[in-house]
Amino acid sequence: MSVFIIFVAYMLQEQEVHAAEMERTFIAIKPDGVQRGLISEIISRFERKGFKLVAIKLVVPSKEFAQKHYDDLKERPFFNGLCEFLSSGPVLAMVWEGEGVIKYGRKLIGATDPQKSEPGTIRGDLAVVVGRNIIHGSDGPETAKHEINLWFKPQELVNYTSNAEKWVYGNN
Ligand code: IDP
Ligand code: MG
Repeated sequence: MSVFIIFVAYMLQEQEVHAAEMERTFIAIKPDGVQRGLISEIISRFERKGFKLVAIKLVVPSKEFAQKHYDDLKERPFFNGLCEFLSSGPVLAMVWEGEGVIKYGRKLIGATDPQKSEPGTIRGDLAVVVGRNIIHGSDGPETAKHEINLWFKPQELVNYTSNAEKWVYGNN
């Protein structure tokens, strides 16, 4: 009996350790991506890669909220138009989890300017101009933490073990 309890405690601890190690990033499909019917296409690219969806909601952000989200760009000439656009319609806000998801999420997304994004990336395959590049992704660990906290309440983040995890991760 006690061996069983120790085993269960060990398994739970292992799970927690694994979960705690897992990186999270904030990904958003902007109003152009939502309106163009690209939600499932974009989600499937993250899902098929092996990343895990831990939060998702469709929201129309206010302009003030968009300004907060893009605060680091407030000196840029396109800032006002960008914030107008982000708040012009539904945005699909998500948090994805996985090993290296911040950096690799950016790779899946492609370069900021779709004219320079490689084919095979989301922006390379699905967008044409920088003003309508359909998707946002956090650019580093600090930004990811900040953006997840900005867009989601802690209780909106779902902790669960994905069935596929033992097949996506492993060392030989
Ligand atoms: P990122 O989305 O690839 O991280 P950032 O430089 O953080 O790129 O810019 C945020 C967003 O601002 C871009 O995704 C794009 O929508 C918009 N943006 C960036 N540069 C320009 C520009 O030169 N003209 C118009 N919009 C721009
Ligand atoms: Mg950015």
